[in-house]
Amino acid sequence: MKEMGKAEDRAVFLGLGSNLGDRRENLLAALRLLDGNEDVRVAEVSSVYETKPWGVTEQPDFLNMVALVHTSLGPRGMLAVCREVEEELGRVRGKRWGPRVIDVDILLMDDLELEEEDLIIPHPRMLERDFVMVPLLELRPRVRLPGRGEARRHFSRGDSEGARVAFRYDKEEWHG
Ligand code: PH2
Ligand code: MG
Ligand code: MG
Repeated sequence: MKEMGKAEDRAVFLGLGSNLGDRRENLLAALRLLDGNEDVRVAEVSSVYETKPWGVTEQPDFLNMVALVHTSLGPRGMLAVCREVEEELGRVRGKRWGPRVIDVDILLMDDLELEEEDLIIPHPRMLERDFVMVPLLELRPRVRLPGRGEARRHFSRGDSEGARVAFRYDKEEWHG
């Protein structure tokens, strides 16, 4: 059994989204794969929200949620796990902001700030997106951004895109 809740584990907020296929099953499968990874434990999940597509608007509506996970991995290792989950669920990399079976993005990782070509933490566009901020603030209303105080102070909810609660998973559904 994997060791749980070690002091050196990092707390990571992940943003999950799906707008192709069985969206509800896709998110659930991603949670199961994450929790099933020996270096990752899903601790809490937000409600699942139905959201209007942002960026490229001519595509199906999304289901979005945020998960809080604990991990012994560093940022590169966590990114690799996110990509594995996406690949396992059959994601084909298409156009930027286009439709996808599953998207798993690192939003925050403790108070880490990182800027690499393919990985920027905190997620650079999270504050503009209802589909990220609404579920994130549901889970942790007072969550902080590294060096910038409470995230909610930087988020003025735009109502153009909308994010409304669709349903919640029970822990038994994703925790094996
Ligand atoms: N993801 C995108 C682009 N647009 N819109 C919504 N509502 N939800 C998403 O997860 C999303 C998006 C690229 O990752
Ligand atoms: Mg992504
Ligand atoms: Mg994304």
